[in-house]
Amino acid sequence: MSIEIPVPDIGDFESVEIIEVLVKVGSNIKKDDTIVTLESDKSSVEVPSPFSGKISELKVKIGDKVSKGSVLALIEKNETPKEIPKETTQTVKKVELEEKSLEKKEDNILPITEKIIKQAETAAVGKTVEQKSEKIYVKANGADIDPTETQEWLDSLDAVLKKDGTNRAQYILKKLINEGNKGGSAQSLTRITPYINTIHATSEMKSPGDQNIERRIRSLIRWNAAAMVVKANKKNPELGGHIGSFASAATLYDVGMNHFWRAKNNKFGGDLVYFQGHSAPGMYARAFLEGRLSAKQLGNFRQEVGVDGLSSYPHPWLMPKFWQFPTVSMGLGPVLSIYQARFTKYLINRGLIKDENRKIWTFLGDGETDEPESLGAISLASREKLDNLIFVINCNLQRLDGPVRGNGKIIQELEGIFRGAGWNVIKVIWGSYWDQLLAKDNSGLLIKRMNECVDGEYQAFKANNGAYVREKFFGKYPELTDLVSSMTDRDIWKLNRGGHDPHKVYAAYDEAIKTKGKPTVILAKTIKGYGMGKSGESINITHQQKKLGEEDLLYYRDRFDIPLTDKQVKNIEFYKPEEKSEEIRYLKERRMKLGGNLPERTSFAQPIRKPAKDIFESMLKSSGEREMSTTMALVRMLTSLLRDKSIAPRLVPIIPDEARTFGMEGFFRKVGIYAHEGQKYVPEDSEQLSSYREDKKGQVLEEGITETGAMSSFIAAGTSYTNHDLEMIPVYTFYSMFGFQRVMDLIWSAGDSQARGFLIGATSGRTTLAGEGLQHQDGHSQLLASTIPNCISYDPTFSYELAIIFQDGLRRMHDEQESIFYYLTTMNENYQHPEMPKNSEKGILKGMYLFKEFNNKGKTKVQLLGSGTILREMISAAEILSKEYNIDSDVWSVTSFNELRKDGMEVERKNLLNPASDTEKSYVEKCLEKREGPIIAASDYMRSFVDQIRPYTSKPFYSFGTDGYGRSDSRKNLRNFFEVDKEHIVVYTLSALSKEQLIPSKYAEQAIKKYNIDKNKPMPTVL
Ligand SMILES: Cc1ncc(C[n+]2csc(CCOP(=O)(O)OP(=O)(O)O)c2C)c(N)n1
Ligand SMILES: [Mg+2]
Repeated sequence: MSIEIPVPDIGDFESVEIIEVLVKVGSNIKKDDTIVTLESDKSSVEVPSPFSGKISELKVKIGDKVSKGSVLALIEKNETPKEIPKETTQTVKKVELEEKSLEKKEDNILPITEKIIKQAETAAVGKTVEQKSEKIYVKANGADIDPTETQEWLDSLDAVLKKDGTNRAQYILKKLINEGNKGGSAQSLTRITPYINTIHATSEMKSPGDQNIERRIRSLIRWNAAAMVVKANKKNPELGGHIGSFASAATLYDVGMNHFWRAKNNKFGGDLVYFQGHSAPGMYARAFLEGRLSAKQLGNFRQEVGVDGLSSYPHPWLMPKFWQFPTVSMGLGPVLSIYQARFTKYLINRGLIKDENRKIWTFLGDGETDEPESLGAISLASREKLDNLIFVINCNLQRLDGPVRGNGKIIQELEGIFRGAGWNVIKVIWGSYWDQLLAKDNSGLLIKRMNECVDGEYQAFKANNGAYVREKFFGKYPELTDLVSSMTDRDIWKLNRGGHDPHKVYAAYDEAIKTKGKPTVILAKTIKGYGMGKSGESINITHQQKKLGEEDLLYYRDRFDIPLTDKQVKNIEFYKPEEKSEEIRYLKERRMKLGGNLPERTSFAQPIRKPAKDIFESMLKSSGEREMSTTMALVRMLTSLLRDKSIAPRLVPIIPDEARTFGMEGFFRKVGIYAHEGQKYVPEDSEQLSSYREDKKGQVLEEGITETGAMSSFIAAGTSYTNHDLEMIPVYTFYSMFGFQRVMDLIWSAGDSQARGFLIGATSGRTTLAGEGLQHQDGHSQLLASTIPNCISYDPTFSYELAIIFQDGLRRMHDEQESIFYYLTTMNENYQHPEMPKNSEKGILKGMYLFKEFNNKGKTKVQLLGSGTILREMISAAEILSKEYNIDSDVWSVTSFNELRKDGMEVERKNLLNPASDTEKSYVEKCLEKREGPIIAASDYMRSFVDQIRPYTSKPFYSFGTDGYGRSDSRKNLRNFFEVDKEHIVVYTLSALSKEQLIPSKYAEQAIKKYNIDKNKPMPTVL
């Protein structure tokens, strides 16, 4: 029996057009296969079949208009088990959800317990009200009013700890705090813990490493790292570099390298480590001992122009086989790594890569946490339960100019922030030498002293000596003076900080990798310039110190027992023990056990197969009467690509909360929104075709309102070919104004990272996005895009241009493996799209092609060049010029002024370098040289966008654009205001022709009057 397939609820849309019919009579289709695609003036959605079966009759064709309930086709249903009606499924889902929450409750609390709690609650409320007004809990000076009662509580806690352990104790404490809150206690008691290590000395996991050898290796790395900076600056003091930062972080890196970080190889995907940018010398120094870099290369630190140089900081663009992540712009490493960890889970949940328990490690400085990018996305990490992410914050208490929190404690501040955001926080504050003192601290006075000292003091302690610490730290309380009375000043000086103690660091890392369900941050206390002595240990100028005098170098050598003679030290020689030495064997063996070298950048990804040709073919045809925007054309194209077997799974649509603005809501049903926990609720719009569907296997990255986050996802997906050996195609669509302008530094780092993908600046153009006004109307993102060397940018007008550009982008990035990415601007202005003029593909890609010639009138001619929506103003102007003024014109669609400029620069340079050879012509010149008349060029961007090609043609050149702040108004009024509408183009063209002595000036004067153009209106830039 045939059953009707009706149009489901399509929201507000009535009478929408069918633009594609994807089934035929007789087609055997599966449930959810697309039957037709509908398109309103805002978006296109596919209508899926509710059943599997054979189409027996089609009731619609392309061009028909349909509404909810219209019958699309008849289907003979396959004999499958009875379909459950949608409402029933929803009811079942709802009941399941409710049951789940009940189950959860029951799981946790037994009914009897519940009863007791209830009784206690009612009793407690009454009691508190009473107590509030009468009882004093603590004296003004903080002293205990009832030590016996306090002791009883403490004894109870002790008993629980001994009998049932820490988890039970934690549970009871949490319960008590909750009860306290219910009773009216507003104070949160758990934001920060005392200023001691999170892991108690007795619970530390012991490192299996040989500490003596590891110390020797670490010392050599320290020496070579410092030597390469000093050596470079001796050669040329302008080269710069940093010693103090790595000196403070050496142990943190070493423990990771020796014991934790697993490299990529043919059996395992590898951990990903984001190294702190200006600690790069330390990574080079280790690679030198491993034999991966030569002494010559170390000697060429920061001298990259010739061969064998090493880049100042981690730059994959400059050292593509070594560095994986550019991190030196502070704050980018943290945010990028959070989204990297999230993207790794996305690939796992979508079934594209295996879950190998890979970890993402991120190193950052304590000063770096000042950057909003460092902390701004940490709640995403806990919300998404990123237990594959570990932050290590090197808290050396200093940034560049001085202390990070001189009057406070950065570790405590960060603990509160990260705990509040739901992270697992591990503080590594004190080294092992403190353990015995803490064990003897029965009164808690030592912890009290540790808590009360501020970072400015802690910095000063390490800039002085043991006697100073004895006096200023322990000397405050007689009990503490006694505690260290048997220790010499040297012993006191040896009391180390946690981040320099490999045992403490190992224990913290071990716990971090075992943590489930949340990300971990390790807050390690260290000393900036550790071991640099008077020349730079814990002093405010440490960060800038890059030249060590002979005495300082000799001190450094002795401090770390480097086997170099005085003469070798004075020559600033590097030191590498023999290959057979214990150190080298140990170091290499450790890395081999952990799978290989790190950092190392490789890719074993298979190229994505080309999409079927017909995907793009429909876009090359005229849209007929149908009007649409280029944003809609893009969405249509992506919808088709999502049907292509090889491309579909690799597309990563990314949007910061604007899918509906761009007409992309059809993707919600089609591919789902990624949600690591699936969808725990029935969405309010579940009946609708474009319902907000979240799914564990969802494909769309709906980032919420964070362009920073969305860009970080773009980079993670765009570099997946190297970090996960899997090519992906991110298509990140955003309001063009909130792209480059907002997150330029991240886009710059996308270029450095060699990310591949498409950035789509939608609703672009200063006059095209009407109504929104100054902050939204973008007239410069194309110019900003032109500043990034490997960003290929286009401002297309017509659907076929977009198709040709996108297709070629896939070819270049995936067939040719070029390290480029695209910026395409799309608009929200609806208009008809013509068929692609014959043989224009090459020109579309080069940046300009002849769109139309107006040749039938007089002799005077002009060359009209336009891009984006303004090309249409040029076409209209050409018609007026032809009809009303007998002026002929050639109209050129300029798809990319940016690409034309690149070609022009290159040709000009070649000509200048080959003065004796024939002069080559730029592509612009080749297009225009045989054409008559001056050039009138305009776009919806600033004039400088268009002006880029001015040097590459010998013709008179007049440019028009939208310089100045945008403002709210209609498209027509805006174009008039910025003088890029057809009327202004006509006037300016007539005027330009008269300036070139080609026509009398009266025509321009007449047109100025005709179109009411106010000659005295100031430039829009000053309005
Ligand atoms: C966005 C940005 N701003 C400024 C700098 C310059 N800079 C380099 S290192 C540094 C201080 C870093 O302090 P911290 O994060 O505490 O790291 P440490 O060197 O102490 O380990 C600054 C300001 C930068 N690299 N990036
Ligand atoms: Mg610091």
